[in-house]
Amino acid sequence: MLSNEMEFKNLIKLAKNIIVITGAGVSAESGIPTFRGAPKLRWRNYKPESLANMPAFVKSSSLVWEFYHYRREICLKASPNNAHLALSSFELRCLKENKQCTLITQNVDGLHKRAGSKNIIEIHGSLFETKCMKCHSIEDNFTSPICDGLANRGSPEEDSKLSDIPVEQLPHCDKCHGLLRPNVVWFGESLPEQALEDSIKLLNKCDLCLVVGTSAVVEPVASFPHQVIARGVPVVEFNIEKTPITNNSRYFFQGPSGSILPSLLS
Ligand code: BJW
Ligand code: ZN
Repeated sequence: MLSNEMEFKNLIKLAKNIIVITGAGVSAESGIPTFRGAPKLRWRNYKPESLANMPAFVKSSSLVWEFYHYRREICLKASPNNAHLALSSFELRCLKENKQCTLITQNVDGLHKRAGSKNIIEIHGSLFETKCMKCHSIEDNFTSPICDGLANRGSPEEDSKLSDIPVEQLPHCDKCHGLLRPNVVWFGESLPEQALEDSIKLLNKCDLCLVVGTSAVVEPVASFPHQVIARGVPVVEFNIEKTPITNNSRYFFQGPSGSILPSLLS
């Protein structure tokens, strides 16, 4: 075993309170496109950030729902990969060894939960939850298609016809008939209060932080590893390429997370 690997395993042995921060790279090997790296999410001519915001939804809920419908369908067909599975086994092992291990994921694809992770904070929400624009109630929703109006819609091709689904044919709330939106955190929106509060507590008490498959540029999560490093606590990064946190990390393991995590966390 390489010395970095041995030293990393020793850090795990000594740690009592571990947080794992994940991003889109963890799901890349499940065939889910990432936002900034390869394979990159391509949908018509739009940049994801131009659709993942409230003004875009207000301007055309039809267009934004088509985009999310497309992504929901990809995620429903995908399966957790070896990285998701390694992280859920790791949580179980920590539990047996009386360590606390919490997964803070920016991913909205639900694959960590499907892999069996239990102690998880989905800090950017979930594609499989809806939020009512009127009564604000949040509900699980795995229905495919989410409503008849979106059946056979959401093609990523650039020449797709204009998005013109009448608003009454988009998903609506069972309770108050308000328009539903995907319960994900859009640019310019605050993160869910409880999730953020819990994460900050964990950042302040963890003794080891693993960061997997995130470009570490989207705030506020991008700052989390730096907050941990500022307390003198080791951060260990796993990614196919360097990120803004690599130089300040204790160790950087380079490679696809589905290939490198299973042995490093075993
Ligand atoms: C592999 C791999 C493999 C590939 N194995 N690795 C301070 C300064 C500047 C701007 C801001 C700031 N504070 C707030 C902002 C604005 C904004 C922001 O951060 N903008 C930046 C882009 C500059 N932040 C916000 O608006 C946040 N809200 C907020 O802070 O509220 C208060 C506030 C608002 C406005 C102003 C000031 C304060 C909300 C952010 C919500 C982000 N939402 C999204 C969309 C969710 C819904 C959806 O999916 O549609 O979340 S954006 C998108 O990026 C998504 C992701 O969770 C997030 C992070 O991306 P991630 O996971 O890192 O993926 P990628 O693609 O970037 O990277 C993939 C990585 O994997 C790469 O490193 C690859 O190398 C690697 N990889 N294959 C391992 N096999
Ligand atoms: Zn409602």
